Amino acid sequence: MKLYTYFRSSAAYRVRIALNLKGLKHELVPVNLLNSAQNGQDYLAVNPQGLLPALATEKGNIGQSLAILEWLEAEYPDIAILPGDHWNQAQIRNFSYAIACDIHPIDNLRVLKYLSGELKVTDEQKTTWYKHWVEVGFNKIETMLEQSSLYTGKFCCGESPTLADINLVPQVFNAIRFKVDMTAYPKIAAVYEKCNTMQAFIDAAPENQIDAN
Ligand SMILES: N[C@@H](CCC(=O)N[C@@H](CS)C(=O)NCC(=O)O)C(=O)O
Repeated sequence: MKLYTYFRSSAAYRVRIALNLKGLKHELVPVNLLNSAQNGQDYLAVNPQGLLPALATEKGNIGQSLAILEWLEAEYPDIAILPGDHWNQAQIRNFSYAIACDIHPIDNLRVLKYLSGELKVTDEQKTTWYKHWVEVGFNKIETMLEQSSLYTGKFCCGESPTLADINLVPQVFNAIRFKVDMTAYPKIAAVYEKCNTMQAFIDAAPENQIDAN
């Protein structure tokens, strides 16, 4: 398998973690978002949506990180990232979608570029936008962790990393980069720290990628 990735892409980071957790052999193909390579003809032929990541498989290409993660789980279930019964899985998806559907898209590169390009907001206003939506989302997720019977103090849902942690860790990485105060979210911060003691997460981290700079 080939994963089209960029070291700081959080959606690609999710898939890197899952491939590592599942121990699946893969090749990484860097696509430079800062050069807008995601909108070039070469990459559009792989993923017409022009977004990272994409996974090239024997059957063809898949875009959308959540679709890739669900496909990996279905094809390679041995090390499960969506464990348990349907109720358990729904709880894991609840956390995952709160991040991937409700935080990440409004803080994505093309949104931030539109704010500073077309709408001419200042860098300070752009950072305010970014932090605001992360903080709104993290406040809710912290409460969800407090109220969840599955939260173990290690991972979001249970005793091993799941899709929820796979979504959370890249979002926290980016939040720290934008100087969000993580002391306001002790449960999220604890999950982040625990995950980052695991080799699969360490190897997937942006600073450890071949295209990191
Ligand atoms: N919902 C998509 C989001 C993909 C996405 O937004 N990827 C970002 C990198 S994290 C991207 O390619 N951004 C390029 C751009 O905004 O032009 C997924 O989960 O795969």
